[in-house]
Amino acid sequence: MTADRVAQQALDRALDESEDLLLVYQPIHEARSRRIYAVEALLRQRRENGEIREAGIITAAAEHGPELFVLNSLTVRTAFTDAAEWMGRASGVRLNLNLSPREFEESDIVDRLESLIAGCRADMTRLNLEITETSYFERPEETIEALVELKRLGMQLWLDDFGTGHSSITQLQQFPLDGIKLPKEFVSEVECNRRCRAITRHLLHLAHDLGLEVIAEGVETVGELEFLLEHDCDYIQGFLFSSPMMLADVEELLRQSSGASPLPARARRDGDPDPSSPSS
Ligand code: G
Ligand code: MN
Repeated sequence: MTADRVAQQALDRALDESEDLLLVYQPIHEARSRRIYAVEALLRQRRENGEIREAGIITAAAEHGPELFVLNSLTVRTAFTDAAEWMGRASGVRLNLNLSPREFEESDIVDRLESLIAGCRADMTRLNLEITETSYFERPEETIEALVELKRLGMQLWLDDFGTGHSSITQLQQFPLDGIKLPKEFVSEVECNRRCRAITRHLLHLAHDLGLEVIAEGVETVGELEFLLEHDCDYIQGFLFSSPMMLADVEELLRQSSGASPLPARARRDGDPDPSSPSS
């Protein structure tokens, strides 16, 4: 059986029995204060043996077909329903959701998102939409109109994994963005690779010059953190501060910290549950 076929079967199964799919949540911290700034919803797959792993095979299979819309609706609805409770308590903490450029191929993206969200009790103005780079924007002009509309509704717009996929500087110029996410591919190399250091430093400066904020992804070491702080990175996401966790655990963390992170600056604590650990 080909890899495509395996992936398609996994996707069909996941959508048939959506208990195969679950969301985990990874905090994003303010770089200096370490306060929790936001929580990103990440899709995971529960295997037959109970193991939880990244859902990359499923999202890749969905990326080019109509299932993408079903999958995204499921994710948005679940994340918003989950967030309604903690948003009420943890004042100001935002929810980051991933959205594929393909969503913008359909003209009703704004209506769809608005009605999905209206069905939940969570606050739309505390939503950060992370637009991923897995495919092109087929209809750039309509996309910009939709993005402007989403911003008018109070959402923030971020480009995810900037610089690794189909992103272009033109998007920084044309899209009504609030920020970019620096991919872990650059961040994880800043201590040992001169090119990654240069790229990271210049992307931070470029984003700030454009009035955009920056979230660095995949921060695992104090050395990486120090480099990012030196260049005024705004937010940090990575195992150094917090791993992806189950909803109950993120709720507990938000309850304990009321926004002020009690986490020490060191790698994952022994015994910390990491429901999304290594995926193969
Ligand atoms: O969609 P996005 O590129 O924002 O997803 C981030 C992914 O990176 C998630 O799947 C998350 O589990 C993973 N991740 C988050 N923090 C770290 C980290 O510190 N190291 C590594 N290797 N992966 C991370
Ligand atoms: Mn993301």
